[in-house]
Order: sequence, then structure tokens, then C-alpha cells
Amino acid sequence: PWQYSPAPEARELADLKANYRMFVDGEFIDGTGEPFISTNPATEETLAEVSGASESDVDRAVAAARAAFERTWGPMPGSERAKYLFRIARLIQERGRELAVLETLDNGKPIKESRDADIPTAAAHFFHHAGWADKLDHAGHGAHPRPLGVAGQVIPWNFPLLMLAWKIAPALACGNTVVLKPAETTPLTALVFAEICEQAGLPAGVVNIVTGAGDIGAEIVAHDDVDKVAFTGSTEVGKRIQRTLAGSGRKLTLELGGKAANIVFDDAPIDQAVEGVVNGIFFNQGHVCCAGSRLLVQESIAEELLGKLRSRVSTLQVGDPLDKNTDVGAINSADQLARITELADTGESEGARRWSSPCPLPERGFFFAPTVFSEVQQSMRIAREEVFGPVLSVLTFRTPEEAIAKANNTPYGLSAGVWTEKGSRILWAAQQIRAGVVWANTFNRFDPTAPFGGYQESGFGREGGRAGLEAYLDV
Ligand code: TXE
Repeated sequence: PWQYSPAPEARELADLKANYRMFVDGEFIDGTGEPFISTNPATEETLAEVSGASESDVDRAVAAARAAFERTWGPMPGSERAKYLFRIARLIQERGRELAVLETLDNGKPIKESRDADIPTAAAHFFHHAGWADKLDHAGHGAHPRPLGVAGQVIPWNFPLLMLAWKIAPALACGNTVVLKPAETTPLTALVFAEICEQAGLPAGVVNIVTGAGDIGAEIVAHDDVDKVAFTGSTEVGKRIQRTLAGSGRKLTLELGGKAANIVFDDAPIDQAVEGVVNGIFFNQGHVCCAGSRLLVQESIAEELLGKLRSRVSTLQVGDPLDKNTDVGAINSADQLARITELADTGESEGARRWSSPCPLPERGFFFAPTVFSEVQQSMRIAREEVFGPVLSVLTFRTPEEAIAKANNTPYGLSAGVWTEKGSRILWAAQQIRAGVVWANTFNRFDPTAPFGGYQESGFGREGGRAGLEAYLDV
């Protein structure tokens, strides 16, 4: 009978700041590319040195994934695959503290978020998909689902372990093997996840983690022996990947940016709405593809809501991500901070009214004060472009129809929120808004049973739930 490998000693903080190697064919190896540094964005100090992949490391990882698909993982009954996924889920829970601290150090997000949201939701995703694995061998009615083969997966830096779980759990449940590249600014929890795969006794080659920058992502995407590509990241890179794969017959899912409307009607429970608006845009420093970055508020309650919103935002604690009381942590990188700063400055120059929380900011590290722009017009860049930072744009509307028209006036279509006491209005709005997720009287709620994904330039394909499995199966 299978037994857990002895758990490694819980690591001390100092040990988390070590050297990290990539994981190919069941072994931790030094890549043959340039090693790189992962920085703690809250202190600007070097956190760890990480080995870098080259094209030949990608070849090696894809070959290992192919061999595992053909020899071990592909032929394995779903009921056996399920056991591995359950073990992985439990090991994520067991190593939850270590993962949460490491995620916070590498990404800059508040520890209370990595501890209460990122890590448990990642574990939940593996539990959920473990439950699918033994139910996919026969779909019934003569339909026979089959895995696709090797999945090439590229993920961003905003939810490093959670995005990994969204990609790897369904792929493995369906019988595929994986080559995944984490973002270059947040590679560390993916490499601890590789240890967890080893601890769970996962056959070599089923999961391969290669580390490097966008050029390595591009190698994975373009690799002839990759059967399916899954990408979460910028719309620009998503479009490039779509062009690369055009005509190849390989499957693709894209989860790209967003510019979600959070609509507050005049009958909404206003204090609850204020909390939802704050959570919608300031959770994870606004580094959220489904962030409620456009607040659409009914004109008659706009002043009251804005007043309450500013008072609430003034109470947010910005600073040390490892402090349990911190609400808003560090911006993930200097590049991202520059992007946010530039876009926020255009808000002012285009005539919107800027208000920032008076909170003190740490002297070192990448920080940006929570900011609310009022008097925003739809034509302004801060109303159209994804800021991906703690910056809210407030627009007003008079009628429900105008609210829907404004909500849909975007090239994106990932998520939206509706705040109202009227059930009929919730159902109506959910039908009218062109977005993959519409939350009602809540925001940023994630559940592995609920499919997540977008319309238009937010991408295509769904992750989570039964719909999410389609991306990893042929029938
Ligand atoms: O994204 P990139 P960046 C948006 C957000 C942000 C902007 C830029 O608006 O401000 O994108 O962020 C890999 N082929 N989102 O520059 O470059 C890269 O190594 C294959 C929204 O960080 O798209 C990383 O692993 N892969 C988004 C991943 O793609 C490539 C989350 C994401 O990086 C590649 C992140 C290439 N040619 C940013 N170039 C969301 N949907 O949540 C880069 N990569």
C-alpha cells in the first residue's frame, strides 16, 4: 500500500530563501539557460535564485511528459489517478503554512489572503478534480472521452499557486500530462508544488515545471509535440499565442484580461455594497483579471456611496505583506508599478478626479496607495484599459438600461457584479451583461465547481466545474 514520503521538516523563513531548481521527468535539475533572481517586492531584496530553462530543457520536459502520457498516466484508470490528486490536495493542506508564507514573500500579497484564499482554494481545486477523475472513463450514451496528451501551460504572477491548480488539476484528472511554466517573477510555489508531486509519488514526467521568461513560454506554446495549450496572462500575449497555433489543430484556451463593471443600483444594501466594491478592486492589490475596476453607481446614491467608500478605503492598511493585519500588500514588480503609475496619471490628465488613501507607504518596496477616480468618462483610458492595480474608476448611470450599456461597453467580458435587493433585476442583469461570471451582492467569489472564463478579448474556454474538463478531453 502507498504511504506518504516522510514530510520534510517544516522550513524556516531563512530556508525559503534558497536556490530553486526546475522539475523535469521527476527530477530537480539545473536548467541549461540563464539562472535568474526572484525578488521580494515588499523589500526589493533578492529572495531566491532560480535555474533558467533553455529550448533543450523544454524539449526534454515535453519528451518526459509524452513518455509519461503513453506509459503511465494515460493508460491508468481514472480511479487510480484520483488517488494521486487526493494526495496532492492533502499535501497542499499539510504544507499550507509554508506555501502561504512563500507565496506572500514572492508575490507581495497579504498573508491573510494567501493563507485564507490562495492556498485553500488551490487545495479545493485538487479535491474537486480528484472527484472527477474516476467519473470520466465513460460518459455514457456511447460517447467515449479521451485525454488529449501533453498540455503546455503558461501562467501569470497574480495567483501563482492557484493558477497552477486551475491548470494542472483538470489536466491530470482527465489523463493528460503537463509542462507548466510559472511567471518569472513568482516561480517559487510552483517548485514547492513539484516537491509535493514527488512526495505524493506521482510517476515521473506527469508534471514538469520549467522556469524562465516569456521566451520559454513561447517555446512551450510552439512545441510540435504539445497537444493542448492553456494560457492565462495579458491579452497581447494571448493574441500572439492564438496566431502561433492558428491552423495547427491543437487545442487552446485563453484566460486574458478584464475590465469588470461592479454595478450598484439605488436599492442596494449600501454598506454591504461598499464592502463588495472595496473587495472587488483592492483584493490582491487589484492584480485580478476579474477585478471590479469600474464602479457603475446609480446617480441618486453616488454621493453617499462615494463618501462611504472613501472613509472605508482610508482604513485599509497598506504595507508589510507578512503582517496579519495588512489589507493591501506590495505591487508584484517594478514593471507593474510603472504600468499602474502611468495609467493612473493619464486619469488625471484626461480630467478625472483623483483621490488616494492617505495611508503611509513603506519607504522600500513596490507600493501604490489605493486610489479612486470619480467623474470618469467612458472614453478615458482608465475606463477602458486594464490597470491591474489598486485603482478604481467610478462612473454613474441613471437607468438600469444605461448601466447595462456601460457595463458592456468594453472589449473584455470576464466578470461583473450587481448590487440590488431585487431578485428579478439580478436575473435580468445577468442575462444582459456579456461576461463569463456575474456576481450578485458579492464579488471575487471562487469555487472549483463554478466554471470561470471570458468572452471577447477576455479569452475563451472555461476553468472549473464540468465545463472546465472540456478543455482537456476529446469525445
Ligand atoms: O503579462 P504576460 P505581464 C495583464 C495585466 C498586466 C499585463 C502585463 O493587465 O498589467 O497583462 O502583465 C508569459 N509566449 N495580465 O507582462 O507577459 C510570461 O512569462 C508565451 C492579466 O506580466 O502576459 C508569464 O508567465 N508566454 C492576467 C505569462 O506569460 C509568454 C495576468 C504572463 O505574462 C510570452 C497577468 C509569449 N510570447 C497579466 N510572453 C490575467 N488574465 O489574470 C510572456 N509570456
